[in-house]
Amino acid sequence: MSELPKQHQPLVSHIYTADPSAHVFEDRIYIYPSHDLDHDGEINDNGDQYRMEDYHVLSMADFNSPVVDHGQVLHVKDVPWASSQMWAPDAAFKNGKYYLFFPARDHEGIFRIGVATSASPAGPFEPEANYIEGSFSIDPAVFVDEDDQAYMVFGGLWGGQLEKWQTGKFVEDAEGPAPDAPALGPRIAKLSDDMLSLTTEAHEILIVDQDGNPIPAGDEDRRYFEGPWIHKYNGKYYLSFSTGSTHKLVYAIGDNPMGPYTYQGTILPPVIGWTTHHSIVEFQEKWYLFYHDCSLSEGVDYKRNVKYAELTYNPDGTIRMIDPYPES
Ligand code: FUB
Repeated sequence: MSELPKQHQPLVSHIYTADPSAHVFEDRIYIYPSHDLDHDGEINDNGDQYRMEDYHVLSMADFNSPVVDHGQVLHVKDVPWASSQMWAPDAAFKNGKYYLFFPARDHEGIFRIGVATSASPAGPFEPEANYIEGSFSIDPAVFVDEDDQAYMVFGGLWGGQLEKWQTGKFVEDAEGPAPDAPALGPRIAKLSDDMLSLTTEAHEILIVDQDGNPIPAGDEDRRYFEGPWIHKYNGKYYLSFSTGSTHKLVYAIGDNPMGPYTYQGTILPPVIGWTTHHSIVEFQEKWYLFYHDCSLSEGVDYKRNVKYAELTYNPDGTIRMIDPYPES
């Protein structure tokens, strides 16, 4: 199935797609999205409506070329450790191989992060038998720095279970911090050279305001919720993420991938639908935001569609806010 992409339009309409992680591999733009499915179960804050079972890979030669759906590249039934809910994935290239990182619930219902490999960016991907030891929660994003060190940043509140890991162990009934306490940050760890394990413990990233104070948990316009992404621009590290309940994509800048990061502002205001999730990629010397909304399903929250828009920087390195619904 092929369709012509256009800025701010759904990239494909033959399937519902969300959580796009975009990369340039072999001179093409590859997009690794979640695959939203119909369901008649409960819709709740736990995300039970997001019952995804598999992944497709999309690609395009450039922004004027058709989008290719490379078909199903991994299904939950082929992942020994996973039981359900294949949420937002990411991909990386190293050692001549492609790696798909993905969260899913294990057989105890706890979200973990797994990895699968392929010789091609288009898959299919062969999963490892077990999840990555030391991984938990959702939304892995893998950043490979210029020195070739790879980092996995991850974590999401509520349905993503991040608040249940505050002690380093899974505590079923744990709740998030008080509104005036520092917000929970995403976790980050270094990946081994073979990309299959973590070589450090998951470290909590600190996000501070312009005065150096931690963003408090009650500051829902700025506090971390889910969907982290790290990219590098002019030697600085940019951590961008969703604020969840206030439905924004925002960003912070730091000097080290492990943090701390200083909050800067909004990249994308709320879109149609509850969730907002993104990636940022450079292609042919321009930068692009890949994101999703629910325009194709006319606002049905759990059925989303992937889109893109050009992203530009101000001379001081800050990002210009993108209007998701421009007039023309
Ligand atoms: O797609 C399922 C979940 O919704 C993702 O993991 C979150 O980032 C949110 O987009």
